[in-house]
Amino acid sequence: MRWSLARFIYATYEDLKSGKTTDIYFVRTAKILKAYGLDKVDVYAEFTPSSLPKGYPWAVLGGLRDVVELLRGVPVNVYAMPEGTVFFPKDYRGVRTPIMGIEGPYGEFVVYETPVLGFLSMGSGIATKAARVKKAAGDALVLSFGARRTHPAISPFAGYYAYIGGCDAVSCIEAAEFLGMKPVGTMPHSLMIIFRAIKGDHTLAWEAFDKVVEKDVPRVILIDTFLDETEEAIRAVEKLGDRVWGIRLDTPGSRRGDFAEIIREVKWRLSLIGRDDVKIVVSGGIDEYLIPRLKAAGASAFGVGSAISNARIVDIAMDLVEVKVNGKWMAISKRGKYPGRKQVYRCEKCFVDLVVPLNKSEPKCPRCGSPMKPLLIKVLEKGEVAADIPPPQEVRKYVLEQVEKLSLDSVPW
Ligand code: PCP
Repeated sequence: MRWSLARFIYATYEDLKSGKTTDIYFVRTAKILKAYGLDKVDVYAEFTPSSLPKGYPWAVLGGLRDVVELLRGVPVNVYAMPEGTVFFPKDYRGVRTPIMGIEGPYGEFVVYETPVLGFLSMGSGIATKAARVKKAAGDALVLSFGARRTHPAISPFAGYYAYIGGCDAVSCIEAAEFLGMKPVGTMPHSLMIIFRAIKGDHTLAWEAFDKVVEKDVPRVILIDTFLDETEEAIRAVEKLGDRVWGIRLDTPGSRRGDFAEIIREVKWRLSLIGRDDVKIVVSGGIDEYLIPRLKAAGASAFGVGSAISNARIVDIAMDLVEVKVNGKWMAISKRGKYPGRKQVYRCEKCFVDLVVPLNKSEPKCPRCGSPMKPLLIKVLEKGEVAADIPPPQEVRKYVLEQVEKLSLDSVPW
């Protein structure tokens, strides 16, 4: 029993690679298979979404980057939709959609089912929520401020998939490093509180920010610490003039009332003094349902924390659907699942998906008759990377191109 305070409670790279984060029954299964000489039996395991969070008609595949890293070196083949691919729980005919498959000796990967599902369900949950929030925001900026709303050891992962899903930038330093980007942020209430307490004037904090922080950092002034937002907004532009790129409203719930109305009023007063250029950044409890009203009121950037970092996972399950017996693959699965390995075809015009047994020929789109594109590609061959995961900027672009064709509330068929 490891009892020491000299370590945070989280799993290291080595812990994951050695299968230490798995469920004990997989370790026992590996032991039983080995005892009966069945650990080398080749299987094909399929990953399908059991359900999406309430109200989600589609999801964005996330977590694949780390799945590939986890299984790299394990003698298996992995087939998957590319990272960032939009998927539906079921296809046009109601057949459950496989998003990934692992082929190989079951004993070699049995203990990895748990971490693989963890990466995919959380990565997809965060990326999907980010995509929904960005879809609601359109051309308005969405900034991932969610590092404080999740376990710090995975805040880089949360920020990474918040960006992949559609956020324009992230505040978490290590997430930005993984993305090869600069972290973004404004200023915390604590800064104004210190200046007010010590120097008697919280607006001196704004000047201090402007004096000390690198010149290429946009000056976004937090305007809800002590006085009414409209008053603080005017003081901010009076104090820093055209150095003010934007103002942030993080109005406490007790004062929020009609947040859109507050934004509209601040915008109006700034306009009266010829500062229509000042961007309105809002944060605190923001999600895809709140954004349309706040954007219409004049907000042009959204700081989003818990809604994305704490997003509901996409419930994904792994099931064996084929076992090799005497050199021949046998289609077999538990009740409720579809035996035999499959390919998913997509009509890129209609965004219609069809799930087809692998040995069947390529279908035509049931709606427009066009040829359809197979989505599952080989990403690992005998543990060697077989298809590179593109850089996050490309994956994000791929996500936004797909989501542009979709609605937040219904499947495209
Ligand atoms: C929070 C902080 C986060 C925002 C709100 C995330 O403000 O700025 O970025 O909120 P959400 O999780 O509801 O989306 P404060 O807690 O006021 O913190 P600070 O003073 O540091 O800005």
